[in-house]
Amino acid sequence: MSVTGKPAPLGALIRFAADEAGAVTVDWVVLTGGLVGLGLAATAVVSSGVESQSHEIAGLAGQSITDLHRWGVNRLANGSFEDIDGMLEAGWGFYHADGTLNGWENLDDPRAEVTWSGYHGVTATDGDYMLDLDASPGNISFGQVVSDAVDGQTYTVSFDAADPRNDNGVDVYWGGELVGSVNPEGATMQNYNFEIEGGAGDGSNLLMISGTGPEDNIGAYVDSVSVGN
Ligand SMILES: [Ca+2]
Ligand SMILES: [Ca+2]
Ligand SMILES: [Ca+2]
Repeated sequence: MSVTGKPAPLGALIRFAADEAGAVTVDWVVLTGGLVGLGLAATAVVSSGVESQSHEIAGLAGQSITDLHRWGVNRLANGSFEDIDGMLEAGWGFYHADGTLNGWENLDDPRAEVTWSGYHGVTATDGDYMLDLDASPGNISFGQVVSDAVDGQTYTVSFDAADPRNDNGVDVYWGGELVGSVNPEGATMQNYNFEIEGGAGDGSNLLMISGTGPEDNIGAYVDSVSVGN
């Protein structure tokens, strides 16, 4: 990554950091309050070849900076389960032959099943698909490392869940610690969110979502999983 440009205005300090994996990450640390407009974005040119960064920079235009945040960025990949690339189609939805789920780590052995919106009367809250947490072999646990989480910084994990069978639940782990246990009821998706802290628990910054309840091939359905701000 190379950074060129004039000093930022108004005493704003911009820090560029690379994460442990070597992938280029841009963290904006602005020590002065105030409005950041297109002028700020124009003061730094980031040559990284990463398209999302230019989106993030553009997204800063006009936003009020009050803390160490990046706005509107979901730090998870495929949090809405819309990426079905390479999956096999079944009547109820899609699955990978090896049980994986794009963007997520399969932390348990059962296969992931991405279902069509409308399955068992549940409507996905974003796009066409959602995840069944009780796939054919049983309850599943899926996780994703938030690789750019900053130690000590607070983030919000948010997801929508429904349970048409009324006997399933969803457990949320962060850094190996249980941070939330929810019991959705009925076929209407409801939103749940929890605050998590970068580096908490075992420091792995691993978000894990686990289905609970009887293993009967119908679980809680989740959609719109995000870790933001
Ligand atoms: Ca979705
Ligand atoms: Ca339930
Ligand atoms: Ca179940």
